[in-house]
Amino acid sequence: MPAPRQKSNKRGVSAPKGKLPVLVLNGPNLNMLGVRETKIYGKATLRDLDALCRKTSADLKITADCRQSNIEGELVSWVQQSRKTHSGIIINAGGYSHTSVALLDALLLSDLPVIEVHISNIYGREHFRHSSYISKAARGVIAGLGIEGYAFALQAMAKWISARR
Ligand code: CA2
Repeated sequence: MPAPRQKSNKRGVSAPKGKLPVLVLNGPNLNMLGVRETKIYGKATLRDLDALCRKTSADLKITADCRQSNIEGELVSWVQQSRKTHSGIIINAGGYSHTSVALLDALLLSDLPVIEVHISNIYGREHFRHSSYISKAARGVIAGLGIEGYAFALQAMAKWISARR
């Protein structure tokens, strides 16, 4: 059986990769959740979503590091930095899902397990939402289950992480 991947901190002490937090990334306009378009995205706010991710993670004995940005470059930088500091990535890239080769490249380079989440069912909406550039980097994609989709993504991630501990 291959040895689990290890990460060294500044003092050179190795920690199992599986103990590192899961990066939960939300892209552009998701800070507007619960404020407008509630028929499509529901009434929960980004705060509610972060709270759900933190509670679900605590129940699963993992940690969620929740971040949101409207800036593509910031999302790319966070993904780049996560390679050594996080155990996996759950990402709703919002509109960038349908446009961003840069985010796809960063996710592929991260070499971490990735789950893509969409709150709405992108396949039941406008044609331009049917394809996502970043899906190629994802082990799994969840769409249309509302914010609950993030909880399911964390469940799957926790299983993969514990298998590597
Ligand atoms: O369904 C999803 O989660 C999306 O990733 C959300 C993106 C959209 O561009 C994707 O096609 C599907 C947009 C998020 C916008 O969120 C808003 C929330 C409230 C009010 C306005 C926008």
